Amino acid sequence: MFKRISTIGLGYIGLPTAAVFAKHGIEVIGVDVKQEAVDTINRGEIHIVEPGLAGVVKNAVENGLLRATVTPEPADAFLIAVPTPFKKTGAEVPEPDLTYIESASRAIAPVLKKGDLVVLESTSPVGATERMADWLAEERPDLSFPQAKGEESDIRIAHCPERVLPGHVLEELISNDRVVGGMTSKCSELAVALYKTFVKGECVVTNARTAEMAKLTENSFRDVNIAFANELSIICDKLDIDVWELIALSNRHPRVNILQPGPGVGGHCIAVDPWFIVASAPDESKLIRAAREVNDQKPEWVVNKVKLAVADYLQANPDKTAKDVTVACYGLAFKPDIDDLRESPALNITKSIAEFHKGKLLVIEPNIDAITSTIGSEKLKLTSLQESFESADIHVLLVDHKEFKNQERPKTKYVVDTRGIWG
Ligand code: SAJ
Repeated sequence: MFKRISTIGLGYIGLPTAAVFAKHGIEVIGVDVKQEAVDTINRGEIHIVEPGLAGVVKNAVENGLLRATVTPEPADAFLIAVPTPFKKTGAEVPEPDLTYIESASRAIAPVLKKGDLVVLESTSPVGATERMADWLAEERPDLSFPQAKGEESDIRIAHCPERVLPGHVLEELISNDRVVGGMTSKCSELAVALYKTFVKGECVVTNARTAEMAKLTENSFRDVNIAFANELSIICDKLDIDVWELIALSNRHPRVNILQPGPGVGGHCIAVDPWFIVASAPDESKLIRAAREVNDQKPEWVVNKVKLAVADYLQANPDKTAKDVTVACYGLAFKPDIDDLRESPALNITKSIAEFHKGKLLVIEPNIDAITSTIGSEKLKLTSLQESFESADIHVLLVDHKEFKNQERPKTKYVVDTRGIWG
């Protein structure tokens, strides 16, 4: 049924998806607007970091089953996995930006033929799949689409949101259940048949709008629960209670399962997707919005804790000035044991400390070799764990990487531990 498929967008989702289809014997044409990414993939290499992906892509390219290009080519099914960021308008409630979906739709439209399936995988606000169908129909008045022709349409359209966890993508692509939201039943049926090529989880059918909302709901659920933990951490700090002990105790209740506080919520999903719900129902999304605000404010709270620690240190060491104080920041990634710095609260906190602190700043990030991030003209320089333990006066733990978990708490009271691993 599917001799050749095409994935549009060769990023964190599109490339692993393309590689896994190819691994299962289907010819895949990967399309991306970035020529550099296309060239890298055609050499059998990868431009993103994901465990196990390099080998699968290399094999797929060598076997002639995966090829990348900047220009779409005909295929039996198209999977669109392009970014859906915010519009950069500075609005109080950020609005989703669908321009990447629109250009991907308009780019594949010329090569569509009767019987093809188009699946939107990008995390999208409710209604995006219908808009995609409209853009396709606008470009191809000679073909019929489900919004006009229902089950009789030439082209089948569905939304099937990706739900894989960065760092576990290859495994979760296969084992996770998939929500398949077709614009009609036949659209869903065809999309299920496509995913069944490799998905071992269940493919659960619904409509496109519910599928869109399901994905946003999953990430908002997590955001709200992390916000609860983050708010508790601030309350406990005020009341002089160890929040991690408190959560461990409360979680012994059979129906309580509180998540872990941290320096804020990072990454490109959980900190973004809840806003898509808020933007589409601003008056009704009170809790979801408050959770976003609580999580977004947490980094600033951490920076203030560091300022207080420096002030305490100087009070106890009156012969010193701020210039003599060395601060060490442990971790820059947005979560443990990865190298991804996108929307990382740890990175932003470190940058803020670099801005206010007059003394030395040491940065320890075991998952990267060099930081390209700049503050003014100065580069953040990486230091070894050993050096920071020997020379820092204030220790700021931002990410619970395994290297830090295996380390005993620095022997000083000047520790700001946002992850509760140094007890
Ligand atoms: N975090 C906490 N405390 C916790 C759990 C997480 O502070 O108890 C923080 C992390 O440190 C990180 C952020 O939340 O900064 C997000 O991390 P995450 O591991 O919760 O999630 P992501 O962003 O890596 O991936 C999520 C996943 N969604 C859910 O678990 C509901 C993944 O399945 C989605 O596919 C992905 O978003 C996505 O692409 O949308």
